[in-house]
Amino acid sequence: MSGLKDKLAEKIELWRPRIKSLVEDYGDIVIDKVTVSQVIGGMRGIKSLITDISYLDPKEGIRYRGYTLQEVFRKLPKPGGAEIPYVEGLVYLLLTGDIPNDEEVADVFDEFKKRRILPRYVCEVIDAFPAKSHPMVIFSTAILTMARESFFNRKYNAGIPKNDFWEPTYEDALNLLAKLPSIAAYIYTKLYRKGQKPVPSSPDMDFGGNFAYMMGIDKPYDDVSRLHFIIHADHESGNVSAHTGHLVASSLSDIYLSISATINALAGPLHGLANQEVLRWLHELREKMGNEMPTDDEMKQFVWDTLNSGQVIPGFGHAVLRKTDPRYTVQREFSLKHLSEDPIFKYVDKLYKIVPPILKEHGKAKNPWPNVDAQSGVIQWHYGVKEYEFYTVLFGIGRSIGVTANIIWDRALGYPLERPKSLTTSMLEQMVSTINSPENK
Ligand code: HAX
Repeated sequence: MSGLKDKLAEKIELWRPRIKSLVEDYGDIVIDKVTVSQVIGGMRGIKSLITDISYLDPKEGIRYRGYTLQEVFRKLPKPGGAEIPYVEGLVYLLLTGDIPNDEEVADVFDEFKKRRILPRYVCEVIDAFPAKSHPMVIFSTAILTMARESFFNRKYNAGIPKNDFWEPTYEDALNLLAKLPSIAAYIYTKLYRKGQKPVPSSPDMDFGGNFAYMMGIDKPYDDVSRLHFIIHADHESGNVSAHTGHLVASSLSDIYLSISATINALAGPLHGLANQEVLRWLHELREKMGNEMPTDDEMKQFVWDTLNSGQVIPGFGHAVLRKTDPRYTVQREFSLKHLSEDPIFKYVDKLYKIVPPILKEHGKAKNPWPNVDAQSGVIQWHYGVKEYEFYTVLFGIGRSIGVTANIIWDRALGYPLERPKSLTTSMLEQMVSTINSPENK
């Protein structure tokens, strides 16, 4: 076993009795109530999922294994000369809960290195896509195609015990994660660099550095990639992409089926696709302004026009957060350091000041502050990735790190098939009328 897998096995053994005791000793304790508006309103806020990989506080933002993003960036080991830590270190942290040392990061590095080679048929499937296919559709399909490689399926069919399910799931997860940057770079070259040969992955580079190398973009794009993958990795379990991955995996579908589903869930404009929508919307504004910087009043008008036409302002608002997303802040700080003079960044920065008061005045959004997607696209744009339909693929690489960690732990702790109960409208009406009847008052 590798150092990471050994450590994980140790942690799992320690965790199992905690879950067993919660279920056996306290299984009937009530921890939440459910209202009619929560049932109709997308189950907002109902405490009904468990994960130890990350926790999202509405005011503070995300913590990975108890660490804020600032702490993650400060504590994880970095490649020599880099500003941003190894993605490999984050994988270790999310899986084990511990900050890795250099040796432990090197172990994950080696694990990825030996699993990187992309099967030829994946490239052929990507090549076969018709022009103008959305990169998220290609990305999801490329992942799905590899389900034939699933180690978990083979072991399951051979009858391994439930307690061991996590082990082949871990192998599938690492096999898949190691290939995602290559798949993404291959899709990018095929769609947007016609006539160029895709660059094969470099065996000696880390996860983020290798992605930058395959994209053919110079420093600091390696740090941009590490930053992007790290901040998008997880956002607890209720968001649409993470929840979808968990749900699909709960039927014991393999990692490839589950992560393909995760990618499909991420591809909606209210979720991960918002990063492409932000750039599309900004370019609409820029075109309108003849590439000049709008005045405050012109920008306010554009925001109001978007709202009045019934659309949402992409990159603003959140289902859980009630303050500026720290993932936005981390990227803003990076942008202020590296691309403060970029004209699109100046637009984004102006929007940061202009949109929240308008959303407050508009009076609908519970959270008027920017989220991760308001800031991620402009950084890609600055470093030459101008095809904004591609941005959600990058989000998908990051998100897969968190979702696979969750699925490995789901299997390790024996979490069952997910199956909430639904009601009909008539049943709900019946329930409220019974509760409201005079004899119940
Ligand atoms: N612009 C305009 N209206 C907005 C808004 C925004 N940015 N954010 C919320 N609202 C509206 C909602 O559409 C809703 O209107 P209706 O009552 O007419 O349906 C109302 O305000 C209440 O919504 P909410 O409770 O504040 O927000 P939700 O939990 O329902 O939705 C969303 C959260 C993120 C989907 C929402 O804020 C939104 O659509 N934002 C713009 C799209 C976006 O940036 N998505 C990415 C979010 C981060 C993420 O998941 N990244 O992957």
